[in-house]
Amino acid sequence: MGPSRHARKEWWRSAVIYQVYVRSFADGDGDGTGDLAGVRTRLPYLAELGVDALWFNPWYLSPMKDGGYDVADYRAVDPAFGTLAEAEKLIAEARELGIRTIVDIVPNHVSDQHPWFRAALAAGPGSPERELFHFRRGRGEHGELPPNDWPSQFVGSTEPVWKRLPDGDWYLHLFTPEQPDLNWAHPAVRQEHQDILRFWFELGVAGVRIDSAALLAKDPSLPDLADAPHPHPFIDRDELHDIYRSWRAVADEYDGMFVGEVWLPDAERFARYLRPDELHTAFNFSFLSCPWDAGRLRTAIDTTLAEHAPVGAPATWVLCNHDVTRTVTRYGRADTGFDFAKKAFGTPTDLALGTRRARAAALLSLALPGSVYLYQGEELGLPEADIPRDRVEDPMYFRSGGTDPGRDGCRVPLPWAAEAPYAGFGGEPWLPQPADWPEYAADRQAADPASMLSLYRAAIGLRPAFGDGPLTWLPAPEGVLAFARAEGVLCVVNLADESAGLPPHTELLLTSGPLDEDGRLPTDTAVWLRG
Ligand code: TEU
Repeated sequence: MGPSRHARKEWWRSAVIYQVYVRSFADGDGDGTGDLAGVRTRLPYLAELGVDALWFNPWYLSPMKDGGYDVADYRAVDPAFGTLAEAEKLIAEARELGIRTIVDIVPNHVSDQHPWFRAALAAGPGSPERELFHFRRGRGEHGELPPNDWPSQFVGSTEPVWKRLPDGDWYLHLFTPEQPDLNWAHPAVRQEHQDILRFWFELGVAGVRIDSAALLAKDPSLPDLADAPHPHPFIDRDELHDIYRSWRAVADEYDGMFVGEVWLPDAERFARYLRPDELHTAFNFSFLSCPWDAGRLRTAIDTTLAEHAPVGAPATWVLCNHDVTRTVTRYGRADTGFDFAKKAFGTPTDLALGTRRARAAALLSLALPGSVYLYQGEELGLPEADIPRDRVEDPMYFRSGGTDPGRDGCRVPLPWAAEAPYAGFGGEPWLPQPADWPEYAADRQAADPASMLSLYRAAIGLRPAFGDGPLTWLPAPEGVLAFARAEGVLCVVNLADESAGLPPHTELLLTSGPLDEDGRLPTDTAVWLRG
């Protein structure tokens, strides 16, 4: 199948997808928590930005022990965010503006308040209700030791992944104890998720993000990782592919798409999830984690394209999300890569430098073949906020014994209006906004042609000029990335220490910053040219 056949309905192959962390996007009812009413009022802003789709972090009924990734009812909207009827309206209103909706399904675990888990607790050891989860007796003389040695999937967490109940059973939770893992070997678990997918596709969503997609399947004997590391007892197991084939059959009935959250270092293993009868796309975490270095970025791009080509899946380009350090902050640090294990309080950064690089990175990622994910506030150039320790909410901080700063710093409620209380977010935000937040407000940036917002608007508007053809690297000095796309449109990014001359061109389409007086491209600047 060539691109022309894909072009009409396979919108996700080249889409710009905007991630909405509802809790922090816009607060419609003034209670300090973002909500669907807030999103609905900002749809014109998103349309003007030019995005093709919205990915919403989980908006389901949840005790919010992990920002909504602890779901108590997959078919209900949390009252803090609104109602199901409102979600349906939002999906339809967005669609009228040409914007599709992607919901976030969390299949690896449920909330401990989910009816299944409550029933399992009530039913006691050995009950069929407990078979939907991973309940085991403990080790040691009195069962006082956890059943195995598995590490938490909150990197940096020092806490166990097993919790013991008064009746002596332990249950597995790869994340917090309020997120018990489901047993994916159980047919009822599989059936339930097929039904959940149908439920949301019926409601009009165009796609589904799959949370922690490589973690669902477990070795049924739950062996110690130390004894049985290969194949890994709970990461990237072969059984997953059957699960996703069955999901794909459901999605195909609705023309729906999947984007998997698949964190795997091995490119070949990663690509297996993208075979034609499995997931359509997956997040590109190697690009997200890559330092600001020409050679490393070029390798990440080449590896990405090479791994996707044989399975015919489009690449995705991601610079940040709700779990990682904001781009402008990361790029202004001495270590410009992202690594969960290296997160620490007080890492110094040069925001002016980071912002210059983030502007160049925006033009780089929007010029590459595939789809692009944009995390709310990235288009405003928001930095990672310092959250006072007594205001931290993220369980990652607590489960690391207070050493990991957690993920709240990238989840601070957005600034919309420079002059309004709380920078126009709504009521007093659930996380404190930094004092300089009004400077980043969307209304101020909309009026400034040199702002990050204006750059994103212009770039998203011009992006179709690149077409959907392949990428060809052009000769360039060391530290400079230069490539052409089939339509003869070029992207040049200068990561070298000195300015660089531009390749021959007929038109300068967009720059991430001014050229120098000799018309050369300064350090940490990108340009789009017509060849
Ligand atoms: O994140 C999953 C996640 O961060 C892990 O898969 C981790 O990256 C991996 O183990 C590293 O090797 C998702 C959500 O994005 C996050 O917000 C949730 O807290 C988490 O799942 C639990 O649902």
